[in-house]
Amino acid sequence: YFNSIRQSPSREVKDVSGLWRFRADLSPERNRGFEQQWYRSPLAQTGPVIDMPVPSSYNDITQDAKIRDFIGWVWYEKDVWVPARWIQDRGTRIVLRVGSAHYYSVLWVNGVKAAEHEGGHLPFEADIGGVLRQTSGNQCRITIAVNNTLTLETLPPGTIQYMTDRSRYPAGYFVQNTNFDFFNYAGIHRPVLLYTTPTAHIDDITVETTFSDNIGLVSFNVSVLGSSKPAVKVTLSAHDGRCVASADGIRGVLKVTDVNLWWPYLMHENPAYLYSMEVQATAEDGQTDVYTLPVGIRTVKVTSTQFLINNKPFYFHGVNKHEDADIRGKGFDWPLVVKDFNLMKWMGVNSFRTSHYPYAEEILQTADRHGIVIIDECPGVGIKDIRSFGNVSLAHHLTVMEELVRRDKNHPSVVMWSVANEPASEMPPAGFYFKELVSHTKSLDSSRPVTYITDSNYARDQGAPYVDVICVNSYLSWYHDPGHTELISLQLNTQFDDWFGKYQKPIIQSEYGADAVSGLHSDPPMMFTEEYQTTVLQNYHNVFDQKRKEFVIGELIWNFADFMTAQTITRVVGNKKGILTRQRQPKAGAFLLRERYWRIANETGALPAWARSP
Ligand code: GCB
Repeated sequence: YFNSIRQSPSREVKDVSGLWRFRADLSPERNRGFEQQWYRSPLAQTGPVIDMPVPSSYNDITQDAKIRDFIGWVWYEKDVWVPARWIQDRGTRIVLRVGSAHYYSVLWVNGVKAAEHEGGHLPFEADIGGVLRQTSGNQCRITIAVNNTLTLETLPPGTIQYMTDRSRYPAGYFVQNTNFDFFNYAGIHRPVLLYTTPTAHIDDITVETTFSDNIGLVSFNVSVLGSSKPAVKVTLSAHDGRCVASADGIRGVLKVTDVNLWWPYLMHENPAYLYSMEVQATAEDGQTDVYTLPVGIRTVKVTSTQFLINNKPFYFHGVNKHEDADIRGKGFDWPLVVKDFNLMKWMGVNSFRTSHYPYAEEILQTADRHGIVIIDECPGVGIKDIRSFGNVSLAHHLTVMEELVRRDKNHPSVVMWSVANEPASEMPPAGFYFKELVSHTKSLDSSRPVTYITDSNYARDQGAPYVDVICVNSYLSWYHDPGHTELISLQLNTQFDDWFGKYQKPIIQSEYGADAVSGLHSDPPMMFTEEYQTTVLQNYHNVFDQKRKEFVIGELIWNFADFMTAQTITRVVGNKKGILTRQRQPKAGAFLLRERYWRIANETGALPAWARSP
């Protein structure tokens, strides 16, 4: 698989999202579905089923706490019709693609196993033409079993703990422990698609861009499967449809004169310029596959004090996000995506981090089109146990980076990879682990810097020597010295000077913030009020304003919006560090940031004419 699935003259797409049948396997070992082979016959024949929307997390859909808190295998099923001509035409490849399902998935078509996939936030697919042609033809029964159990070797890691004290817990009672601060939503989270390609098809495209003076250079590499000597033709078109460059062959460089560069939002009059690259691959037998890829021409570079986009200093004034909303959990939802982009642009946000896992491809496409810059993070969150630094974990982590880079490499919005969030990077094995992880990521993509997000001690962090940009999280006057906002200035200055002094690398404050329950007020400010949140932010901002003249290259508030977490005594119906509520209503902090971010954009002198004050 590569990038997103698109229609073209040679490719059809059929979205089979919608209402599916659903059953959680509540048997003690969660294994009855496999013992009884629920995939072999319609799911309703082996037990009760309920309606389940796809895409959505299943957790908040029902009124049943057992489903909300379920751990183990759940079963999804849907009957779909496959167009007869897809089946009849032997030259058509039929693929079933799941945008993502959390965490481990097994996929059957008409009772025949078609795919297995580990990992919750990346797509997987199966070529199902063979099965369809052998089994019942046009009717296609899709069964997907999804298991949200986490282990020390999964990403994120987790553990199952059996409670053995019979005076306090019933027999077989278990809980899942994790080291991350968001609800472990599960289910089929992104659209499920059927699509076709010719048997000889474009399997992958890699594009890298640069420019010199007014000439843009787009180097491309096309991989075609099912044909040993495909004739490949590549054309690049401008907005108005005019062809600006073309080339033949599976690899080459396109030269674009009078190039329109891809610029971030608020950095240029005409941000997010996208060319359209059409790739045509014709096989020996005359079959042609066509795929069209949006291409933004831009460069990214890091110096010891700066982050450069198109050779101009870029300052991240942005947010951390989550894929999270009421009812649908982490299920993909266009209204939510568009609302969030509108809110970000309203606030003057020019960037976000996909904390703490890869987001839906549709979100990256939207960022490409709006010029919102992205730090693309893998699901390496909560790596705290020393056993999660072993070879099995590392091998899986490398695989996840391969899947992530392969999916996201052609997005101009993506400017940096983050391989982890707040790992126990002071532990001895972390040095080797992060050295391997960072160098592997660089071998997959040499065009982007690599980082991970740390909250470790600057002197003991084992992985910091390998990253290009230092990303630090801190919660001064919250988790440390709660209530004492007067300490922020001193402690934050020390934090920055320590890290820069040791590594001489640019620094992003990748998280900072404070919980605020919307509607709680006090003067003087007290923790959990909106005033306390704004006071914390202001104290951080004063230091950022000094240090961004030197080596601080960005600030990402934690968090864009309130979000759901596991139930604990430190969370009041979830994490309240949003500057927006979970329903996307602004708190005082949102207005504070809005004022600040537009002011910074103004100062850097790059604001487009329409946004400048009269
Ligand atoms: C962090 C984590 C983030 C948490 C946040 C908090 O450091 O990276 O996932 O939600 O702190 O609010 O505790």
